Amino acid sequence: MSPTAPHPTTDGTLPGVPVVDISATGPGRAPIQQVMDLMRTHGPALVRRLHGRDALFVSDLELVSDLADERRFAKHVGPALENVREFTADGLFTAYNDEPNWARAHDILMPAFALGSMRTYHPVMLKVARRLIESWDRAAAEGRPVEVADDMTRMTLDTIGLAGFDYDFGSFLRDDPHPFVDSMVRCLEWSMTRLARTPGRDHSAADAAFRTDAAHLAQVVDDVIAARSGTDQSGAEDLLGLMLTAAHPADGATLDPANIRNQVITFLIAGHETTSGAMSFALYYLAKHPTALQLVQREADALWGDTADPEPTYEEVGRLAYTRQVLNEALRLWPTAAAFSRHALEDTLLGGRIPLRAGQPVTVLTPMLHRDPVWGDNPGLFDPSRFSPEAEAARPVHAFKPFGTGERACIGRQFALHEATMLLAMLVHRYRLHDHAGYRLAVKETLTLKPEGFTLALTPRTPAD
Ligand code: MNH
Repeated sequence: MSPTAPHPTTDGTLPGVPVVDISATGPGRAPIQQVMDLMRTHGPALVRRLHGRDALFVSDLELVSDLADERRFAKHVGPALENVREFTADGLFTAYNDEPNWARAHDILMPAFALGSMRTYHPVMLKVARRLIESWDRAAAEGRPVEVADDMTRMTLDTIGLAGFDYDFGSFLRDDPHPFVDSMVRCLEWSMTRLARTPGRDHSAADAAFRTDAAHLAQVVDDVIAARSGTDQSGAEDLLGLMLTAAHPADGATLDPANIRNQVITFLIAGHETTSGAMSFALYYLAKHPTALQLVQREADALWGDTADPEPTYEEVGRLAYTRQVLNEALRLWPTAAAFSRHALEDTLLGGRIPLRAGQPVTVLTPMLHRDPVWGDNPGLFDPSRFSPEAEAARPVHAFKPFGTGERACIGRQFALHEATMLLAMLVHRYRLHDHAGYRLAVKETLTLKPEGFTLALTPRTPAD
């Protein structure tokens, strides 16, 4: 051991890091917001102890910057992702770093997510955006408020289904969410609540229900794949086409059928749940901040004027700079995938002061990183000017991490941003948003975050608006 090697204290706690035992209450239905509260009391590095199991959480910019060092740290598949692995196995999101299928699928699928590929998905994104608008037009005409998060989920699920797999969930033709969504949400909830279980109780009913839901997900995915196989579109250049046909650039290996199923489930989940939440939070903040709303409207109006049914082009979406600032600011306050975990590759001192053993996990609590003092005196305040080019250039790179970090960061980032930016601009161009119920933000956690029960009333904009 070198003189600087770590010396964990004898009871396993870390010097200078408070231990907070939550066994009395458990993590409840909002574990992320619970840790946020704990950090407000105990500071930006703490050990949360639950029934004798310890988890180290950090949100301090200096520590997170250290964790982003890919030479010393890597993604950790922690207990939450281990639970998700029960239904996504070695799909990209939940694969272990050294599982051969991770690098294989990553290399094969990366080109499909490069910025330029968004040009391919643009027409489908627009088509689905129009489904949403049709549905919101009807609601506006009938004076009926819309359920924002439900409709955003319809929109993102149809988009990833069509863009990724040429499969139409037809979510706007249903009153209730597609059964795939119900099963998926319950699987995610099971993954989350399983973490909070009191040892020794009987959970067999919950586990049996989970098995049924996981089987349903697999069934839907097998339908998606079957709809493609045996047709002459197996070489189509969408995600499924790549998965079914593409060979690895270096060794020519292809993805095996079991892995393809895991990837399709992974993309259907990862590709819609978080984007839907991000757009919902953005609409929430716009409904509450008339000045920002006006600026987004001005940006859309500058492109589309009084055109009733604009046909946004791929290039125009790239010009919606302020709209994107609004999305970034919503993702800062409520990053919808709110935590990611890393582990040390070797024994080390995190931030030069917290001793970690090789393999020991650390979880970054992103909403609190996004409220670090580097964000100024009022980090809780919604202010899209924080993402002006000048402000961004002046800020340390690791202060904003809604998409994770390093080589295991989000592969779908450009996809999400293109889809969400275009839709937000189209919506504010077309409607006045009315916070008719005086909505008070309640954040629902199902591993991902969403504003719960958020409804908006809509009226068409007239040129004078
Ligand atoms: Mn996405 C990984 C957040 C949209 C597909 N995503 C991650 C991670 C975060 C994340 C954080 C890293 C998790 C970790 O380190 O354990 N993702 C988001 C957010 C949005 C999002 C906040 C929308 C907003 N993600 C999307 C979309 C897709 C997608 C859209 C697909 C079309 N994400 C993935 C995949 C991974 C991932 C796949 C895993 C990548 C890998 O490990 O190789």
